[in-house]
Amino acid sequence: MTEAATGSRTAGLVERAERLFPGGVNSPVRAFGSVGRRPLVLERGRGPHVWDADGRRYIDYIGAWGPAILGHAHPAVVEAVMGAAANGFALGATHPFEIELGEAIQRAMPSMERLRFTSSGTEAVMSALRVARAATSRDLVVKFAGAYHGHSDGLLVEAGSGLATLAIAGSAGVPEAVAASTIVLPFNDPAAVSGAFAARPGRIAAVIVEPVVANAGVIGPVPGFLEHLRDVSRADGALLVFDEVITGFRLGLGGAQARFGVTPDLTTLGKIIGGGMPIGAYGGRADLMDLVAPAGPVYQAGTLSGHPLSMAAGIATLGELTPERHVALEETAAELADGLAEAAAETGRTVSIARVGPLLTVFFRAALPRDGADALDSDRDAFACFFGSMLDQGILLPPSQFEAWFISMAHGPAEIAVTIAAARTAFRDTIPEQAL
Ligand code: KE4
Repeated sequence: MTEAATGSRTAGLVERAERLFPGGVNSPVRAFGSVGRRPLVLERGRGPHVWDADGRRYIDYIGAWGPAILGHAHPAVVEAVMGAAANGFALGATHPFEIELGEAIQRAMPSMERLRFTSSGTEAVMSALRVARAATSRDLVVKFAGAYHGHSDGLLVEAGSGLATLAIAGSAGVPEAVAASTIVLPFNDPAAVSGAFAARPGRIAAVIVEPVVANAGVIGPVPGFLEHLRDVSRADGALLVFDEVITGFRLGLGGAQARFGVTPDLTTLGKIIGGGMPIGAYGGRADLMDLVAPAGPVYQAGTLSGHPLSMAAGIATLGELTPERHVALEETAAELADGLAEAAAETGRTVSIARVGPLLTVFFRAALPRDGADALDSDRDAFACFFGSMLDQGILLPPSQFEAWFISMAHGPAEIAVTIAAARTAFRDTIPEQAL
């Protein structure tokens, strides 16, 4: 695997970044450590492509970790943000764009009878759980191993995304008492969920779930699992929280709750609704959300919540999302998944390719994972080799086995064909010499 050329502009920038930021990055998933590479420095994106600091172009499947569903620098989004910027940035009071984006979200997700914007998905999830605890006067929260819901203290227990990538089960600095309020269960295990409630009747405030897990790599819900969560939580007086920060507006306009026909009490959103600008949102039943200050006793706030430029980017992005374009995005993902499967088979490389709608992950394991533990059992070395070969061929994947590939609506047949051809080589590269 070739490193970025030493002495290149990228290398110089990485060295300076490493003197400034922990691990040289402002978010761990950008560090590339788990794939044995130095981090990239990306400074331009357009459509399905990004360019690094040395001008190398990549077909991009990181997609800003989800927001760039239209592709990078979509003209409508750029124009909206520039237009908003000309009128000032945060003005410190409600802005008309907050109302416009809120109404657009509510039209797509009617379960969000009330909502509140934040500046990140982490804040949205943290706040939704505070509402759930206040509404039920209960402390315990159920999450699923391998799921990632942002970096608030109680949710860093057996989390996915960067924690799985770094092979850490949790985070230092989280008080035992806080971690103890989180019950971690295996995804897709209805009996475990029933058992957890039976063992703690009347004590669980909420179940929070990525309805399609994307932060362990993509793991879809087995038939009936989400309905089971809905039934068991409701029977016990607990709330069901769908963390749709990734699935919201990616699995179609109504997200996972529309796709699977299960309505949560609260939903969290992020990423796409901000079109690449800082954003998060939480919302749900009016009786719950009216507990939030100043309407009720649950305090939550944010200087830049509902930032006009984030709102403008979100309005422009959602304005470009149509059912037809979501269908086309899913068809592109299906074509890619099929091509990758063929390429792996041709090279004799054992992989399982998970796909739910436009979200996909190539797992270096024989069978599709059913839960986070299965996903952790993938061959990370083989993934790292595959990642490096794809990168050297100009294809930028999320630098972790435990992430989803984010295809954009700007990825066309040409990009898919190039990706599949590169994968054929990369799969071959992952097979040890002696096995060839
Ligand atoms: P942010 O605080 O990063 O905006 O959102 C947290 C979050 C909440 N819920 C889900 C389902 C999420 O996937 C995320 C964040 N996703 C990761 C990527 N898997 C963000 C990338 C990063 O940490 O830099």
